[in-house]
Amino acid sequence: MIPVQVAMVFLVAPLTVLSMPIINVPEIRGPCSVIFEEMHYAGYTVRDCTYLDPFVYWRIEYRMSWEGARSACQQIPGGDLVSIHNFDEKQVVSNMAENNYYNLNQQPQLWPWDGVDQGVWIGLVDHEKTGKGWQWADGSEFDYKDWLSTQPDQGADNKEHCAQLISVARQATGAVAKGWNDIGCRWGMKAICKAPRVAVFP
Ligand SMILES: [Ca+2]
Repeated sequence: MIPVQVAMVFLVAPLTVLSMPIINVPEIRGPCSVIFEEMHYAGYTVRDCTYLDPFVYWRIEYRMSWEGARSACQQIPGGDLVSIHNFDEKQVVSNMAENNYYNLNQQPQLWPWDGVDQGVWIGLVDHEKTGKGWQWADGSEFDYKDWLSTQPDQGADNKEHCAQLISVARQATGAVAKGWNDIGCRWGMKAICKAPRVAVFP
């Protein structure tokens, strides 16, 4: 004889399942799931992944040199450090940047690096030595600029040949600006990558 309580479980459980509301099944397999998986296998943590057709964007939570970051982005088919070509794309990338502010009036204390997130790599690189100037690593046209005021400044020693996206808060006004700054390519920073959506998930 089956105890009453066990019998109840058998009787009640199927009824419970049947009475559950119908829910929309989320996208189980798509470009972002491919990116999370592939980057995980390559040893990188990805946070934030989003689409702005026809591209997919993701942020790597690991501080690397510009070259190292580019190699990491290239783990994904068609992937490279992000290029930015219009205001919509700038907004998407800025929202993913996860910057802490550094204060222009306190730069000697906070700059150089003190371990906090100061920005993320983007795919802009200065080929001044070859006479080509600023170019996107992915080969797309350099047709949009979002430099912070006074940037690019090449640094005091003319060694700032890679670009980061940062947020700057001005102590005097409290105003926050997001934009690009040229900086030495060997700083360690997180990165935002970009790939054609169809290349990642045909
Ligand atoms: Ca600079």
